Amino acid sequence: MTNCLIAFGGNLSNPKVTFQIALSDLCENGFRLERKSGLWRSPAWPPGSEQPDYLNAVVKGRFDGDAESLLSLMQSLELKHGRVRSVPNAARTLDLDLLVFGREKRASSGLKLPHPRMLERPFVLIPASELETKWLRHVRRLSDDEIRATRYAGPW
Ligand code: PH2
Ligand code: MG
Ligand code: MG
Repeated sequence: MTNCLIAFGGNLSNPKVTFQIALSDLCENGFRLERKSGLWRSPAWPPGSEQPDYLNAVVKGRFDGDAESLLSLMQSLELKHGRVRSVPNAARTLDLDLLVFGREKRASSGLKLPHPRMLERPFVLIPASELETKWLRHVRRLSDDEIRATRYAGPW
């Protein structure tokens, strides 16, 4: 079993319900949930995107398998929820990003670990900091505007 952190995001359809179903599907397929953040609502990044606001959350748990099998499970759940891959940053029903998988470090393959952009994204750092205090030092580097724009939206 390997410790991992998974980020959830979505801004089409009903992301809260989608997140609930996707999390229970993960748990039926080898993921053991330890903690989940609340839901956070923020404008679509990059600024100026004409899209609905996103809901985001991060979950922490252990996975019984390797990083590739977890990634392919996550991609199958994105497809199940109608995720359509078009242009980068297109609006989406469900985005599941593997942030951390044990101590694995990978730069070259399709799967990059730890997730290369996670330290820049308020909608990842703020929910992650609910689960592990070590993320707070990255939250401190965000601007006041970024922190203000990422609002707690309740449990799920
Ligand atoms: N994900 C994106 C693009 N923009 N914006 C917010 N607020 N939250 C996201 O999860 C997000 C985004 C592509 O993965
Ligand atoms: Mg993403
Ligand atoms: Mg993604």
